[in-house]
Amino acid sequence: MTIVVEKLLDLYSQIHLIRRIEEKIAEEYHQQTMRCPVHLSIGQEAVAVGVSAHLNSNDRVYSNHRAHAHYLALNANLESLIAELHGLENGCCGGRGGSMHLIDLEKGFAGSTPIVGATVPIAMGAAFAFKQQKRSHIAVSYLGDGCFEEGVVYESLNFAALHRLPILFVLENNQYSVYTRLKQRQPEGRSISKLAAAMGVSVLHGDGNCIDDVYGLAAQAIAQIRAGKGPYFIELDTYRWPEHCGPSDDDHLGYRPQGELAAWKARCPLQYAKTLLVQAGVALNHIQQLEQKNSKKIESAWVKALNGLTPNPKKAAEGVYV
Ligand SMILES: Cc1ncc(C[n+]2csc(CCOP(=O)(O)OP(=O)(O)O)c2C)c(N)n1
Repeated sequence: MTIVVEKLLDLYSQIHLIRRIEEKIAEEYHQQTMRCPVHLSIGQEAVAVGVSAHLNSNDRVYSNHRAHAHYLALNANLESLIAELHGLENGCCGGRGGSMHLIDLEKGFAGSTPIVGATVPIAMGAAFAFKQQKRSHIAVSYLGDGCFEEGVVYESLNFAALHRLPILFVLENNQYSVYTRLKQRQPEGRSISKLAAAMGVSVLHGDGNCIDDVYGLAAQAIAQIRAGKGPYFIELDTYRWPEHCGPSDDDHLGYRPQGELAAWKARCPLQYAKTLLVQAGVALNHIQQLEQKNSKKIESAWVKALNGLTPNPKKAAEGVYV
């Protein structure tokens, strides 16, 4: 899909911001000021950016343990994310949740939790509520290929199809669940898209590293959902560059075939988006200015976030409802 230059600049800027913030997290992680585990999305950024471009703050987005990109692509609060990673009171969960428990309701990010598949039925419930209340909003459920070993995901797809719910399932197929490849977990030749189609939802499949592909498929699916055509499922092929959990490279562990990581790095979503900009006639110094603006934004948010207070232990039971 051809994207107008202004939009493309905006999408590039978001991919760049997410890449740089995650690189900054990786750089700072060894200082041990972030005591929560971090699951970085470096290499997968175009998925969240291309999908979020078609959402508004009344929609509800649900995510998993690898949530930073999903949160940031909604323009959710950067400072609150950084503070949350540091366990500070000004974090989006008051410092209680860390990287895997993010929320920004103002921006439509209804939350992430790390239990694989756990937010899928919750997203489906939000879509059910939207339908009952005759609202025009949609729910978005981000899931990894690992979710397809969880029964609740099949139940959610079935229910969404049965009731023609306004929900978009976004499968980020990065081929791995921790250290195990998809083909070691599921029978050879199986296609997750075909499984989803068999459950009765409309399916699209594309390249998650190409922002124009993601943007175009998400536009198509979301327009259909908003028009009352029922649930959609987009499978997007992509690849995680860092280790499953943590800031480092883990290619030495040997669970990835030799050369696979390098081949995917050569298909970098950030570089791809930059090439689209250059082909559209955008000058390199214009792109550079935009990148500098993002770097300043990150530096200033980092400083402000770290000025936050450590949570007061007396408030530890606040928000506990049982
Ligand atoms: C129900 C459950 N089982 C196991 C785990 C441990 N676990 C955490 S992340 C993960 C891998 C999930 O893979 P995928 O859904 O493909 O997402 P990715 O990490 O590749 O982004 C696993 C097995 C968990 N959190 N929840």
